Amino acid sequence: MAIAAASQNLVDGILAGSHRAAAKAISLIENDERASEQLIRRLYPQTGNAYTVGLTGPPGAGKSTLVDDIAQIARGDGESVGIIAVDPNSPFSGGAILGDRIRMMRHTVDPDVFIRSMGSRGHLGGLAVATSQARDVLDALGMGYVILETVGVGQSELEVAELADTTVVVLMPGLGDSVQTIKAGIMEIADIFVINKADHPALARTAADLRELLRLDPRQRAWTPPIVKTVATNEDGVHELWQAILKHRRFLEEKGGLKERRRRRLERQVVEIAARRLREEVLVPSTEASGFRRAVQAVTDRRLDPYAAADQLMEEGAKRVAAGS
Ligand SMILES: Nc1nc2c(ncn2[C@@H]2O[C@H](COP(=O)(O)OP(=O)(O)O)[C@@H](O)[C@H]2O)c(=O)[nH]1
Ligand SMILES: [Mg+2]
Repeated sequence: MAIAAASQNLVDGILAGSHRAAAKAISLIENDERASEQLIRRLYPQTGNAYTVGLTGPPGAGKSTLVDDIAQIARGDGESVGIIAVDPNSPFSGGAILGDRIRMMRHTVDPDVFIRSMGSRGHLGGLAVATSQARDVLDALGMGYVILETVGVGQSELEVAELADTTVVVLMPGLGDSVQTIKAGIMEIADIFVINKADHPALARTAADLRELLRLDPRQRAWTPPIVKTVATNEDGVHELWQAILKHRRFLEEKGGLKERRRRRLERQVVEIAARRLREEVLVPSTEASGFRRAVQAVTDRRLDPYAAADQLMEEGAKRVAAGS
C-alpha cells in the first residue's frame, strides 16, 4: 500500500515535469523491480511522444562529449532532451559519474535537460529492461528527445541500442583495426556512423575502411547510413550529425518505418515479459510441487519421457496460476 501511494506521487510528479520525481523514479527502477513495474504501468499511457536516439561505441570514442554537444544544439532548436548514459562496466549509478557530471554541468540549471547515468548495480531484469523503463520515465516527463549513451559492442549494449529510433555508432581513428571491431550486429543497427576525433592523423584510413565495409554489405538498404566526421571537443561536424539524425527521423516518419520499428520493439518486449513471467511464476514454482517430483521419478524410471513431463509441468503450473488469480 505504501508503495502504491509513493508511486502515485511519483507518477503525478513526473507528469507535472518534476526532475526530482524523475530522478527518484529512476532510482526506484535501479533498486526495486516490483515497484518499478507498477510505476511503468501507470506511466505507460502517457508515453510514446519522445524520439529516442542511441549512441553506441567503444569507451573513449567521445560519446559523452558528442551527447553534450547534441543536447546543446537540440536545446537551441527549442527541444527538450533527456540523457541516459548506460555503462555496464561502471559500478556507479544513482547519478552522473564524475566525468559526465563535469562535462554536462552547463546543462544542470536547464529545466529542459535531464541527465542520468546508470551502472551495472541491481537490475535483476537486466540493464536493457532498466534502461527501457528509464527511457519511458523521460518520455512521460515530456522530453522531446531521449538520448541513450551505451558503451561497447556487446550483447547487452545491442539490446539497449534496440530501444532507439535512430542509432548512431561512434568510432574513432587509430583504434588499431578499429573497423574490424565493428561486429556484424553493430553494422545492422547503425543508422548513422560517426568517426569522432577527426583531428587524428589516421582519419583517412578509418574512413576508407568503413566505406569499404559498407560497400561490401550485401543487404539492400532503403536508407544508406551516412558517415559523419566530428571533432566533438571543438563541436566540429556536430551540426551535420544533428542534421543527419533529423534526416533519418524524417525518413522513418515518411516511409512508415518508425511505426514499424516501434511495433517490432514492443512485440519483443511483450514476448520477453511473458517469457520471464512463465519462468518465474509458472515453471520455477511448479518444480516445488509434489507432482513434479513424481514426474521426475517417472522419467528416471523410464515410465515417462522428459517431453511429456515438461508438458505436464506447464499444464499444472498454468492451472495453479489460473486458480490463484
Ligand atoms: N582529440 C580529440 N579528443 C576528443 C574528441 N572528442 C572527445 N575527446 C576526448 O576524448 C576523451 C573521451 O571522451 P568521452 O566523451 O568521455 O568518450 P566516451 O567514453 O565515448 O563517452 C575525453 O578526454 C574527451 O575530451 C575529439 O574529437 N578529438
Ligand atoms: Mg561516456
